[in-house]
Amino acid sequence: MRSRTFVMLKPDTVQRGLIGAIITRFEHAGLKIVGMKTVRMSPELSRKHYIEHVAKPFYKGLEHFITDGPVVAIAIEGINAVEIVRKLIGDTEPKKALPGTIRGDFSHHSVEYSNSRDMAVKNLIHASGNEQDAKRELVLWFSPTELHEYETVHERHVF
Ligand code: FUP
Repeated sequence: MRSRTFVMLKPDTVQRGLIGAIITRFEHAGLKIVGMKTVRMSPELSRKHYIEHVAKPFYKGLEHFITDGPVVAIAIEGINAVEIVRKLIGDTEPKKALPGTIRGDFSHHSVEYSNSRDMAVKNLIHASGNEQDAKRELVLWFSPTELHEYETVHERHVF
């Protein structure tokens, strides 16, 4: 039940100065940040990360967007972390993301708008879609020495 997931704050989050506001959401939920770094993604890393989308029509715009500036890579631990983090970030399309979710509160882009301009959906954040993706993405983004073990106050009151 206790698991780790991968989160990436995309270039729009970094450029809009929303890193702190978004990380705070995870901290307030009692989730534990066990790894974090800034990375300027190369096209090669983008292709590895988005391996399932490389052949799709929107991939070119997605790679352009994701390599446009630094991103923040984060490893997050918690009870059912993959599911909980996906719930906190909301729907992939900001237009559909509910208020109270990260994408719903901080963005409003639509797929229709972005596709008509050959650009990616500016949805601020990526989080692993399932346990298998989480394992693959954590290995792709972090070396074992970049992931840390420590005790938070939540571990005293929740676990
Ligand atoms: P998610 O699992 O929420 O990251 O979403 P997907 O795996 O479905 O899509 C990967 C990324 O491609 C998302 F950030 C949204 C983006 N995307 C587009 O930019 N245009 C599209 O038409 C579809 C997806």
